[in-house]
Amino acid sequence: MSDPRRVLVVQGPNLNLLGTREPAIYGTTTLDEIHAVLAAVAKASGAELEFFQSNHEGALIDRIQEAPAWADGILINPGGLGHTSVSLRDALAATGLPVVEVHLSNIFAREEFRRHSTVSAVAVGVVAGLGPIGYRLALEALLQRLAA
Ligand code: CA2
Repeated sequence: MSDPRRVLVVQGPNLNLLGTREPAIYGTTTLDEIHAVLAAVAKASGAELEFFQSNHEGALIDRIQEAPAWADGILINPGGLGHTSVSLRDALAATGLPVVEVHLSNIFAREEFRRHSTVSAVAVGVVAGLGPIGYRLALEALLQRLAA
């Protein structure tokens, strides 16, 4: 049997607050609930996941730099850093791994400053505006790509 596909799931600043505040924008689902769904999808497909959330740009970059030692791909919601961080983008590009970017909200329908992502240009695809199910769709697409 071939090795399991391994995906690092990276969650950026403030995503630990999901389900506790701003339900009108981000819904009532918690990050743990999102991760439980992803874990079930991974289990059903024989894949392995590791989850990492941080509110610190440097911690996110350190973890992303370590990713190639274990992971075959990266699923990331960069949070607000996706609109500003060149360093996060550079770290993702440097891994050489396929990256799928997810946003719960439709960043293109929100404030002007949210309509650009530094990460998108180094991602193989972007899912935005579909809420928690977007993570599931993004993981399935990434796993399919890794299997191809
Ligand atoms: O839509 C998304 O997934 C975002 O990446 C979420 C970020 C936001 O800065 C991006 O523009 C779009 C925010 C993360 C969650 O922030 C919360 C703040 C308060 C309560 C709950 C979540």
